[in-house]
Amino acid sequence: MKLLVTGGAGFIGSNFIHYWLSRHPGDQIINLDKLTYAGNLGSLEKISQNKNYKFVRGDITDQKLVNRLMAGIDWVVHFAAESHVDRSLNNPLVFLKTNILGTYTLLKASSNHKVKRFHHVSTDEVFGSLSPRSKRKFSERTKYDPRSPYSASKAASDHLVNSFHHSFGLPITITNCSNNYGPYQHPEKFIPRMITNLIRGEKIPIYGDGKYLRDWLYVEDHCRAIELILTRGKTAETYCLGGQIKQINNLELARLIIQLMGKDFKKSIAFVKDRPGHDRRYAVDWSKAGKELGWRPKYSLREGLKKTIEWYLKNPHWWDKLKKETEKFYTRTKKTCLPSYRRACLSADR
Ligand code: NAD
Ligand code: TDX
Repeated sequence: MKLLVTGGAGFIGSNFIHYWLSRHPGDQIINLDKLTYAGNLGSLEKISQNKNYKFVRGDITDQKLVNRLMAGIDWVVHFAAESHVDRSLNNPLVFLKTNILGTYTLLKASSNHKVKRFHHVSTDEVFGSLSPRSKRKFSERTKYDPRSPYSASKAASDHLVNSFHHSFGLPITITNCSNNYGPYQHPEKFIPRMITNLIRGEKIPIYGDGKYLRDWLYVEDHCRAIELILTRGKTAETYCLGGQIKQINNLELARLIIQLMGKDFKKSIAFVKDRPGHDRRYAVDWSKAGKELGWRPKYSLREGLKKTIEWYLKNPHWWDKLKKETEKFYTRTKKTCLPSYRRACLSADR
């Protein structure tokens, strides 16, 4: 099989390429990535010399390039996106360009070249926010209700993908997955931000009251689900993917990480300004993927976190520079615990 992977220098894409080549060494992968601030070839160093792997630096909105690369491709696995909610609040336009126009460009070329499968990697955030008091979960039947420019752009891309199936017969599949964590995740995201702050002896910034609920999935479990969908999934289907059954809020998650890293809870957190329009709760019912594909998450949250903490401890050269740039962004947007923002950064004792 010949795969075109987009966004393969990002967090999930790079984990997917490692996973795929270790399990399907005879397959060929072309990785198309623009190398934005979120793309990092350091994540792919171990396979850069593999003869079945080729990197192409380019933009998914570049019609000519995308059309040229699509020749002879069997499967497209589309990860490339602007992916950070906080950044979408500051600069939404680039989210619309990459996530909507980029997806459209790939769909058009896939359709022209009659690819056998277009797999679109999407998010549970397209479904909006759940009440913390309800037992409801997002499923394939949930109505779309995106709340941030990021999730709105992903929702638009999901609709476009479906429209290319209905209008032009393109064989597509979509996954709407919950929050991922694991190696090679940019330190702007919550779990790596917590781990790298603790390694540097800094506090963890908790947005708002910290009672926001997320559904965490170890990235390798996500990669395995995509593999099952490509090899056994039915075309034109959507699969919701999520992690653990037990709910955990951001403060409880911080407490667990602080404990696993042997630090003191009260000295290690600080409450900072909240994210505007912050979705309160995500939770995913992944029973369809369970029934149809035999998929379930392999890693418990504790196991996945231990592996992730170990990886960040061992690889400071991978994240150190990214961390400095990221904290500049958070300082500009006042989502930091620096002394100059003490007023926004209340004590953990409150
Ligand atoms: P990421 O931000 O780590 O990586 C995105 C990659 O896309 C980067 O390598 C970047 O250089 C590349 N890219 C951005 N714009 C591009 C463009 N115009 N052309 C080509 N390449 C471009 O993202 P991630 O966390 O790995 O997420 C991957 C996908 O999974 C995204 O579509 C995201 O919406 C989805 N998703 C992420 C999560 C999560 O928790 N991280 C959960 C569910 C779904
Ligand atoms: O410093 C922080 N402090 C904090 O309290 C950061 C960075 C985040 N948070 C909170 C906000 C959220 O409630 O932690 C939670 C997780 O935040 P993010 O890591 O930014 O993830 P989220 O906004 O939930 O979105 C993620 O999951 C779904 C990914 O970034 C998306 O790409 C994916 O679609």
